[in-house]
Amino acid sequence: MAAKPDLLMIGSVTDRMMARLTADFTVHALSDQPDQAQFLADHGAALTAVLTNGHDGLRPDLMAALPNLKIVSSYGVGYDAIDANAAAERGIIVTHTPNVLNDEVANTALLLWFAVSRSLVPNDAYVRAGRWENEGSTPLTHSVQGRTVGIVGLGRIGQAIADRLGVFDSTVVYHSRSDKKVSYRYYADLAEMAADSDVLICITPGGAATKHLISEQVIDALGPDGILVNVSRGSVVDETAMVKALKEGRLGGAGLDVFEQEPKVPAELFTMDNVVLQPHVGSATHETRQAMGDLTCDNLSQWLKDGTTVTPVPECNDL
Ligand code: NAP
Ligand code: 8YV
Repeated sequence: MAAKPDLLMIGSVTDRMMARLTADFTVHALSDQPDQAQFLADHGAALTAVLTNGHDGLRPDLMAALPNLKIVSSYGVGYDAIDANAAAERGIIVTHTPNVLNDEVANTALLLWFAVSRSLVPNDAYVRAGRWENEGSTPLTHSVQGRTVGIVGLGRIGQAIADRLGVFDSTVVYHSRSDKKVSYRYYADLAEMAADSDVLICITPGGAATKHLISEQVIDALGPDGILVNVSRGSVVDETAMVKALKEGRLGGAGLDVFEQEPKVPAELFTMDNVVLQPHVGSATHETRQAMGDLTCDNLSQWLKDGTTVTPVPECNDL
């Protein structure tokens, strides 16, 4: 029987994924290597496949140390931590997991907005501290019904967010690089859209092209009654400007799943009642992670069978 191909695993995977990976590949976990440089010198040439995720991606120095790499299968849809153009130039196929997480991430975005708008977390703390009994009711909050919701990035997940908003009588508006010719109003100018929105939900890819898209100017346009929700990448929001605006009352609130220096979060946010913080868990349910894991492994299995993949990233479509 022919030897199994060697796969480099970056980050951790579920037991279900591991069972599939070990059936097809000899798996080398990067985290198990006490001396990574030595490991790469000894095994780099044998490794033809990499499994990684949206957080860890594939460092350029690692990609360079794998001269016979053919496929990078990433467990997640966002691939800003992988240089897909550099991979395509070398004929390496990069795959990701689009669509299977749209509903989960859209639900997370709405959860964050609702939690901020209705003071869910401070109210929960108030009840737990026994304050309701002693001090009476908490202050009134703001309704999520009938708001103008600005979606920054009307792609797969952005559309799933928009699909949910009818129930809340929202006026949906959006910004992206191109007009999608849909029924929602398109704003080429993001600051103009922010000024017209009650809530701004950010769901673009990360990377250089979107770095600090949510600038101080956009935050100021959203204003003291506005809520910013970020479920995209931390890099998309100018975090320093956002923290300053929240401190100074120039931004009404924020629901944040992602941060610029994950897992580090600016400590100033910890004491703010108008902010809800999550540790990058937009897609992190058993059900959705199973679907993502299956697709991550399907890409590898299909590549082993016939050299094609199920969901290559657009940069690798022609490979
Ligand atoms: P997608 O279908 O590719 O949609 C991305 C949208 O962003 C498109 O509407 C695109 O429209 C727009 N966009 C791209 N670059 C832009 C720019 N420079 N300025 C303005 N708009 C821009 O991607 P998706 O599947 O919806 O996923 C979106 C992102 O969500 C992922 O890349 C990932 O970073 C993030 N995500 C986060 C989590 C989480 O756990 N928090 C989970 C899943 C995904 P145009 O091309 O017309 O501009
Ligand atoms: C995951 C994500 O947390 O898909 C993405 O882009 O950010 C999340 O679904 C990440 O990819 C780790 O698997």
